[in-house]
Amino acid sequence: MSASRTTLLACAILAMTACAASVPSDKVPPVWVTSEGAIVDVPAAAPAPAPAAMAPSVHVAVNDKDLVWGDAPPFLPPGAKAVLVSGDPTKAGGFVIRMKAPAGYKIPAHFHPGDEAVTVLGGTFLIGMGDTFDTSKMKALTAGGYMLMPAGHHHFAACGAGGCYVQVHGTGPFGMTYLNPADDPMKKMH
Ligand SMILES: [Cu+2]
Repeated sequence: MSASRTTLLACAILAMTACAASVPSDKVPPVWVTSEGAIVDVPAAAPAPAPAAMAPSVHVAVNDKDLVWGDAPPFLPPGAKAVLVSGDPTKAGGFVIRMKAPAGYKIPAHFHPGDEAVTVLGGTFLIGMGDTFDTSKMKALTAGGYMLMPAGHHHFAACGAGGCYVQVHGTGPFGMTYLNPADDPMKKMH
C-alpha cells in the first residue's frame, strides 16, 4: 500500500476533520473503504446508463412493521416466510427480499446465477460453502452481519438459535439450483 493510500485509509477511519489538516479536501479522490480496510477508488466518470431492458425502479419507503408477509416461494424449503420489499427477482435489475424462518430451518447446498447478498436483521443466520450441508463448516452471523455469495458458488444455510430474519439483495433474474436435485422442494411437490 502506498503512502498516499495509507493516508487515505487513515482518513477514512478517523473523523473527517482529522484529515482536513493533512490532505486538502480538493485533493482527496472519492473512495470507499471495504469491509477489510482496503481502499477502492470511485471512478470520476459517470456510470453507464441502465440497459433499456431493465425493469424501471419504483420508489419504496416502508417500515418493517408495515411489510406484508407470505409463505416463502416454493423453491425454498417449507417453513419460511418472505416478503418482496422492492424490485422483481424474475426480471433484470436489483431486488430486495426479506425472509424469516425458525431455528433449525435448513437450505441444502445450492447456487445462484447472480451474486447473492444477505444482511442479517435478527436472530442467527448460519452460512457454509461447499457441495453438501455440513454444520461444522458454517459461520454464524448475527444482527448487522453481512454475507456476499458470488454467482455460481456452492453454499448452504440454516437458521440458528432464535431463528433468523435476513434481507437478501441481488441483481435479477434470480434463480436457485440445488446441487442434489432431490433437495429441490419444487420437485418434491410433484
Ligand atoms: Cu443462496
